Amino acid sequence: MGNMPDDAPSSFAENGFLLVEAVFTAEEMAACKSAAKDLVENTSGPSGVQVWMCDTIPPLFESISCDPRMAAILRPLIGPRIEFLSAKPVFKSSRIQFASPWHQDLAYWGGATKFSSWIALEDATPENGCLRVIPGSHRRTRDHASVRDARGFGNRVSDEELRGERMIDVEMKCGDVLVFHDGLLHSSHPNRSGRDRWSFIPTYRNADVPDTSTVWSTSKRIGDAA
Ligand SMILES: O=C(O)CCC(=O)C(=O)O
Repeated sequence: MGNMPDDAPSSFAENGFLLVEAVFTAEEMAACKSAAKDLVENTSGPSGVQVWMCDTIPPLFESISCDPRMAAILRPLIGPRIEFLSAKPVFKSSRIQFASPWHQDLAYWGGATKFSSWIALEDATPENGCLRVIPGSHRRTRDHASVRDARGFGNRVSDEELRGERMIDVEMKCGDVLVFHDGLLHSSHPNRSGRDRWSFIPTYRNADVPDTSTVWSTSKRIGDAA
C-alpha cells in the first residue's frame, strides 16, 4: 500500500498530516482525472471544488475512495472502524491564477475530527498549485473570517495572521496520497503552469466517535473490519 512510513501514527499525531508515496498507479490516476474532467470541468464553481456525498458519488470515485489501499493507510491513523463520508475532485484551472486561501476544514464542518486524503491525479508542484501546510496547526482551532468573493472558500484565516509560522510546500507525484486532519491549516499555491491541475479528496471519520456535524446524513463503512 505505497510507502507507508513506519512512524505513521506518531508523525500524523505530531504534524496533522502524512504523505504516503506511490499508492495508486499512473493508469488509475489518468482514469480518475479523465472521468473528473468529463463530470466537473464545466460545472464546478470558482474554487474548482465539487462535492459528492457517499450515496451519490459516481462508481469510479467511490471505488478509489473505498479502495483497500486507502483503508490500510487510514486504519493506523483513524482506528479499525472507518466511515467514508464524501469526496471532491479539485480542479485548479490554468486560468485560476490565485492561491487558495488558508483554512482549516473544520471551519466548514464542525463536530468530530474528519480525515481527508489529497490524492494527486498528476504531479503537484509549487508552480501548478500544490498544497501548503502548517505542521502541527491541527492542535489549535483558529478563528476564520467569512469572505465572499470569486476565489470560493468562504472561511479563511488571513496571511497576516499566519505571518512567522512555518509553512511547507507539499510536492507530490501522481498517485501519492496526503492524509490530513481537519484542523490542519492548509492553502494552495496559484497555478502558474499554464496547464490544469487535478486532485481528488475523499473524507472519512472514525465510526466510533459521536459526531455532531450536520453536514453528512449518510456514510459508508470501509475496510476489512467493516
Ligand atoms: O487542492 C487545493 O487546491 C485546495 C483544496 C482545499 O484546500 C480544500 O478542498 O479544502
